[in-house]
Formats: sequence, C-alpha cells, structure tokens
Amino acid sequence: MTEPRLDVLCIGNAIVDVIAAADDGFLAAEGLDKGSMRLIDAAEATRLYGKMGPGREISGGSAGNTAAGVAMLGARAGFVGQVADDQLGEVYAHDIRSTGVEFTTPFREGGDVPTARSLILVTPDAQRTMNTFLGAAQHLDTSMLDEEQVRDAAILYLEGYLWDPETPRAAMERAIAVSHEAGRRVAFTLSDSFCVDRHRDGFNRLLDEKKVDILFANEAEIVSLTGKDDFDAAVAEAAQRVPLLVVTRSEKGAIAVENGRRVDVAAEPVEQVVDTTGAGDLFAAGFLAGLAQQRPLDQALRMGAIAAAEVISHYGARPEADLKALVAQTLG
Ligand code: GMP
Repeated sequence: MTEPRLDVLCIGNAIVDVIAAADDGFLAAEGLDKGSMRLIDAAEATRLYGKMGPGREISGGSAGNTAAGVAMLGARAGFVGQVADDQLGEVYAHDIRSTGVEFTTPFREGGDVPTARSLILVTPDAQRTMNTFLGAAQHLDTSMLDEEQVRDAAILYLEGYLWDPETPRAAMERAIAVSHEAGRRVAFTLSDSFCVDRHRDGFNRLLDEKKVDILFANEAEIVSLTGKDDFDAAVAEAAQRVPLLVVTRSEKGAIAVENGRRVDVAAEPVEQVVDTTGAGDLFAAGFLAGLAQQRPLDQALRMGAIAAAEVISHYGARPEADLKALVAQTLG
C-alpha cells in the first residue's frame, strides 16, 4: 500500500446555505419538523425563500463542512461534490478551496440545474431546520470521481444524505469499492434521523456488507438505525457491526466504541449556543483530524468536541476561529 496523499476525502452534496432566523410559529405554520432536513423542489424553494426573513448565504453541505474543518485543523482534506456552472457554484468552489481543501470536481455545464441550496431556519433555541433543493448536487455521477484521488486518501468520508438521489448513491458505492481495494478505510455519517427512516435497509446493508469502517451518528440516528429505543442498547448493537462507532449526544458529549471498548467525553462548554447547524459535521472533522494525527480515541473525541463547540457559537456551519489554536490551547 502506498503512503496516502490525503488524510480524508469527503464526498457529499455541495450546497450553499441560506440562513435566516425564524420562530416556532413559522415552523408550525409551514408544517416543518424542527431539527430535521427535508428535500424540496425548485418551486418550493422559491416559495419558502419568499416567506423567510432576511437570509445570509454561506457555503455548507455536510461533508463539505467536514472537509473544511479537517483542513482548518491542519490535516490534508479533499472534497468531491457537484456544483453548477453558475454564480453560487463559483462561490462554493472558491470558499471550500480557501479553507485549504482540494476540490477538483468539474462544474456541471449546460445551465439545466442550478447549484444546490438549503434554506435553513434557525429558531431562538439554536436548532436548525433545513429545506434543501439539491439541484446540481444530485447529478454527481460516477464519471465525476477521480479514482486516483480516492485511492490516495487514508479515509474516505461519505454523508448519508447522498443516499437520497440515485445518481450520487451509485458514485458513493463505486468510491467505497475503490477505497477498500486500495486498503483504505471508509467512514460514513448517518446524517439525519429522517434520512435513516427513509433508507434504513440500505444503511444496514452497508454495515452488514462491511463497507463501513467508521460510523458517525447522533442519538436519534443510532436509535432509528437499530430500532432499539434505549440509547445504550442501540450503541451496543451497532458497535458489533462496525469496527469504530462514534455517536454524538449534543450537550451530553460524545462516545466512541472500538473493539468493544467504549470511551465517553463531555461536550466543551459553550458560552452561548447560537446555531447548531454543522455541529455534527465539525465534530466529525475534529475526530478525523485527530485520527490523522494518530491521537488516542479520547483525544480525537475531544478534538471533535472543540470543533463542534466553535461552530455552534455563531451562525453558519463553517468555523470562524482558528481551530488549530483552540485545540493547541486545550490539548497541547
Ligand atoms: O452534536 C455534535 C456535538 O456538538 C456534540 O457532541 C457536542 O460536542 C456539540 N454540541 C451540540 N449541541 C451542544 C450544546 O447544546 N452544548 C454544547 N456544549 N455542545 C453541543
């Protein structure tokens, strides 16, 4: 096996976030499930955008956020995702490259579908409710993969959201095969409990076919995947089916289970939680960067907690502070 050139290569939906404050009444009137992600079409995106308060556009996308966090922590990261040849596509590419991430996926030309956007409503309790129009992102097909790049990455990281549209699902399955043939590890995040509800069989099959080496989930997702509503029982069951399981628990911190050994860490204190968008994404970034630095599990978990704490202290899912300095202050 050759030395990897990248520590982590992330594949996901390339999405520009449009973030606006909203109250519970707005969510209720729109019939939205707080804290979840739903997919919408172009017409619904236009309608809902028209009803939202003033929005701010920030590059996002779950796996893209993770790639940015990994790079900002000093590890070598790449991202694969489909944007269109339009202004938002340019913004997205510029933004992710500016964080130090290798991004070489060609833009989709032809002007048939625009770059994806997620209309994110942040309620006063800092929860985020996402309404995503996938646009160009759902056209990420197998031919867009640079298989050399996949082989060059120590860890391939995939978001569960990619399972929704058929085309990127096939690209993801191909990337898993290429990564494993090269002797690399595959990491997968379950993304969202409603996404797990939609694709429980497919996700369980990925685990049972040993296609996942590192599984990321939160409490609701692991409960949904296993069908066990007791958290510890769900963790115990899932941990038997994946070599390394990482589960985040919001303000209760996070755990990892490897070879039957469970490690728990507390959440980092946050003065004011403003917007929890990206908490899980940045947690994964910190954890993966910790693995790249050969840190023990408890320290990798703490790196995840430090990166997550930064991102929830302000609007948007991309870090604003110097993550490397924050880790150095806390962990040395
Ligand atoms: O949700 C992923 C991770 O983000 C958790 O494991 C925590 O590290 C962090 N996190 C999420 N929500 C909160 C919160 O309300 N308070 C604190 N301190 N951390 C949180």
